[in-house]
Amino acid sequence: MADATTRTIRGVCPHDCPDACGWVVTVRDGRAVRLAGDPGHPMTRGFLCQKVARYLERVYHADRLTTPLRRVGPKGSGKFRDITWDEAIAEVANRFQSLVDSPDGPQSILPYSYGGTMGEIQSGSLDRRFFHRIGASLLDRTICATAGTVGCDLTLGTRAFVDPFQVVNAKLILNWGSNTSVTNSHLWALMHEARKTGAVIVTIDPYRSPTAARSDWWIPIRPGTDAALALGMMNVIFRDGLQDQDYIDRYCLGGQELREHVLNNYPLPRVASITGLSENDIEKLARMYATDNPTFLRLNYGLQRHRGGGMAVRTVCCLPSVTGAWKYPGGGALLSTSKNYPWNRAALQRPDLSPPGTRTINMVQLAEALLGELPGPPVRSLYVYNANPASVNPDQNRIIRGLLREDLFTIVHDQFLTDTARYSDIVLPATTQFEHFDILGSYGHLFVQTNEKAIDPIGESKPNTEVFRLLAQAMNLEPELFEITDEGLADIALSGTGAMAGMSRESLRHSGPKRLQLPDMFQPFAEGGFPTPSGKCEFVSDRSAALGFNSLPDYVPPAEDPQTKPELARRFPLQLVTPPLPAILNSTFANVPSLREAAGPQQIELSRSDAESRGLREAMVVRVFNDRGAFQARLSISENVSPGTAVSLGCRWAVDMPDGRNVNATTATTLTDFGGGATFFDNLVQVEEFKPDREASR
Ligand SMILES: Nc1nc2c(c(=O)[nH]1)N[C@H]1C(S)=C(S)[C@@H](COP(=O)(O)OP(=O)(O)OC[C@H]3O[C@@H](n4cnc5c(=O)[nH]c(N)nc54)[C@H](O)[C@@H]3O)O[C@H]1N2
Ligand SMILES: Nc1nc2c(c(=O)[nH]1)N[C@H]1C(S)=C(S)[C@@H](COP(=O)(O)OP(=O)(O)OC[C@H]3O[C@@H](n4cnc5c(=O)[nH]c(N)nc54)[C@H](O)[C@@H]3O)O[C@H]1N2
Ligand SMILES: [Mo]
Repeated sequence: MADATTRTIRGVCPHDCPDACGWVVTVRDGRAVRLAGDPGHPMTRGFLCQKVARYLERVYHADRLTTPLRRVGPKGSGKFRDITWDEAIAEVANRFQSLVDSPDGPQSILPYSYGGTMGEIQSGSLDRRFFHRIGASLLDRTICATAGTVGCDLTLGTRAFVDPFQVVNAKLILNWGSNTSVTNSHLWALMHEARKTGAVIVTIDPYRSPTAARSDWWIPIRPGTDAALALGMMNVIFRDGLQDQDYIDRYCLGGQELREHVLNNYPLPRVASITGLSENDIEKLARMYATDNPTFLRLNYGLQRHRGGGMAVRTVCCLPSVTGAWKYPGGGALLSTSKNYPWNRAALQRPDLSPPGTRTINMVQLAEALLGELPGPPVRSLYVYNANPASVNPDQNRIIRGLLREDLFTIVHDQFLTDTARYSDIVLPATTQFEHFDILGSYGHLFVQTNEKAIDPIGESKPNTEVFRLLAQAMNLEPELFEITDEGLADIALSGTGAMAGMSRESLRHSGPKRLQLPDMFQPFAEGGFPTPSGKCEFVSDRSAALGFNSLPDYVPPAEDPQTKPELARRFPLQLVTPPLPAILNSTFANVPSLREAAGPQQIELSRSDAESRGLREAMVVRVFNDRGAFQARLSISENVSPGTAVSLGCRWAVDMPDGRNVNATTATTLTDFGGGATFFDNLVQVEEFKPDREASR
């Protein structure tokens, strides 16, 4: 029974995950005492994932930052002293003003943010206005999804999407580079419903992930070769006349060219040798895919994180058009639903305030930006919020070298003293989702939700928006741009038209999650209607050619590929894949004790033959290394990987690792073919027994 001081408040999980769960917080005497998935949310259906079920532990963690801090020790020493907000704001505003007025100008200031919160207001509103207004460098937020975004766009003119609830109608479900049971667990629950009525689940992944292990068939593809597999499947489909010629003729561009291309250039022996799969398996998969409609293809991020990631997604996106899968309820492909949300971001973020000609820095190249290797003025100040680049960015050693620069003024706004915060000059304490208001869409469903504030901020922590209000005031910027409440900003975000028509903050507060105004069981491409330049699904793409690539879908080998870079592979023979740990979300939750315990020690999984040929035994401490860096891990000899592939799950905080380095000490800042994305899983390494003496002398 609820007493007078007990309330329940509806909110939304803010984390970077397609599920965007609705939650209900119980607050007693001002303290959150219980958190549960919203039973009324059609996707959440009352359950939260392993991590977010521990959100209370995170909110009330003893290590929460509660006041602003100023560095007192050397950079990176983690020594700070408390200061007041007035002091912190004055110092940041003064530094920013002097950089704006300096010969290097405002572009020497680099804002750096990513997916700490997915809320429209706390992830991209007054922050963007502020940095646009002062003329700071622009940030291209590429670290996760841009390769696939561009790849999809070239083929389909938009993201690949159908209504996720359609999956219950599927006969064949393909998880392609997707650890769905871990990274999208509410879609996995729906996949299971489909399975109960006979659907077969297949997972294409170099790693026997939890999803692969629970699938009917695991296809252990060699990392970075998905385009070749998709082209091989098309070879079988065209060769055997299994394509949907009517769908191709009506709604696709270049059907004849694609047919000749795959028949001439992707014969099965070639595809088998590129992908490491047997011709029989490729043939069987192709036949299942072409004949078991409706086929639901969950296309996720694993295949994007290689040099050819954009082309891989462009290529895989051709498959549902070749077989006409889009026509069937339950058929098609799903990468992201986010494009369906017509948020009024132009009014919210005011990109028009940014001076014309302002340079853009690709966030994957933060190491290069900090080390002065990019064109334009040097980066003299870095303002980090909603992100933890010292843990999650590629080429950790060079990131840290950049962060150690004495002449760099770094500000980190976060809930905790993260790896990145440890290198900063000023630390600002941030609120969690319980402590501020926000409004959220999703990239895995079609609902809009509001997150009501449930408790007062812990200590002196402040939401992102509030910090930019204070900075704008201290720098005498226009009040009409910055003196607006978070609720007022939400009204602007909701003023988009189309699928968002009629949605208001008040109605959302009363109704809870509200679906975008789109047809029931949405199947956008059932009758073509692709928003490409030709209006068709573009097997042949002039835009791809204009970017300097084949106009047809093609296989672009990994940058670090044993087949095409044999000299590099002689020194570093293993393809290392470092996807997320189930108990951690990127680097968030890595400091929550129960989840740290669930994650266990850092492991690396190798096949028996790769372990034995190196004289390595189970549970031995090993050093994983390449020219960029090294980290330590415990060896697990495993059947989850094929010879030549290694898997080590991330991203723990570097400060918790034996040498202060995590998996990203080995990853590269190489960009993907399309979209300038990150290539975390395109990474050759060697593994040897860890010997402390040698390590110390390095
Ligand atoms: N628990 C948890 N959930 C998360 C996250 C998290 O950190 N933890 N992160 C969130 C975020 S930001 C994102 S972007 C999504 C990511 O969601 P997913 O894309 O599902 O996640 P990953 O585990 O990065 O990659 C999926 C799988 O791709 C495999 N893979 C690697 N290389 C290749 C390849 O070349 N080809 C193929 N076919 N597969 C390959 C990996 O082994 C991995 O099992 O998850 C979100 N959800
Ligand atoms: N090796 C390897 N590296 C990877 C990946 C991988 O699979 N392997 N995955 C990549 C992917 S998919 C992604 S998306 C990136 C993720 O990169 P990031 O978005 O940087 O993710 P996190 O490490 O979770 O850091 C988010 C930070 O935001 C903070 N935060 C949360 N809410 C708020 C808030 O309201 N205000 C402020 N100021 N801060 C807040 C959190 O405490 C946390 O420290 O990492 C990438 N890095
Ligand atoms: Mo991501």
